Amino acid sequence: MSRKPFIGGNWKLNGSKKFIAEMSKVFNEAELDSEKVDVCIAPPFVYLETLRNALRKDWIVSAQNCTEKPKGAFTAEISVGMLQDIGIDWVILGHSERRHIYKESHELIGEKTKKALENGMSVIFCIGETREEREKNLTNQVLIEQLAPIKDIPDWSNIVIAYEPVWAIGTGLVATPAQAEEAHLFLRGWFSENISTDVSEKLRIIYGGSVKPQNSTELIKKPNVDGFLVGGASLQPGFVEIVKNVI
Ligand code: G2H
Repeated sequence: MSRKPFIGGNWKLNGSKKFIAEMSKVFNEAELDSEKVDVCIAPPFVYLETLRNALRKDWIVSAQNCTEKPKGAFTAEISVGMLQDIGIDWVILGHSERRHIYKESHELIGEKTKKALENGMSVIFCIGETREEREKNLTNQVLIEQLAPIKDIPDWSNIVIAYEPVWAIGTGLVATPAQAEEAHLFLRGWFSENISTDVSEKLRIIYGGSVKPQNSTELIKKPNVDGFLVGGASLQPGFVEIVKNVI
């Protein structure tokens, strides 16, 4: 089964109007066939519209989070409806920085994911173990626990799973292709057993954690690595090389 590669650039708390103008120029001039790869950039909330207007239309623009609440007295939150109102229909949920720094629980992330999907958004759902959990041989258990709150979603066609081991995020310590493949294979098996073989075969499982143009070529050779969620390297023109390397 061939799955269309997916490459996301997560800008985290970085960017400015000037930066968007510069990067959009680089991205818009890149010779890339979007029939062969889905590419997505997730800037901070305040720059979503600026980037959407500047960036080539065949690239996705995604939010980095949203709330499960529809509206009301929830200071500083951004709803699914607000994102859709400005033409944004993708959102990253469950990023390890949300889970660990901002203490978002598995359950809350599950609720957000369901709310987004029910309302027609697409979701990049992030999961991954800490170094300590890996050393204690708990990787698979942690991944299962993080998936549990979304196990009953009825339609998996609008979700991409990002496996991002916490120990590899922003540290320069990329997982080896074998480590990534092992986790992705485990996840595909879990989906096959717990959801369906059809979902397991079609679901895109991407890797995140210190991906760079140089290490992306070996990682993407693994049969269960369907693309990447890229942080630091998505702030560089070399992001285009990562996209080219998966085609
Ligand atoms: C993991 C990744 C992007 P980086 O967070 O989601 O960041 O590539 O900087 O490790």
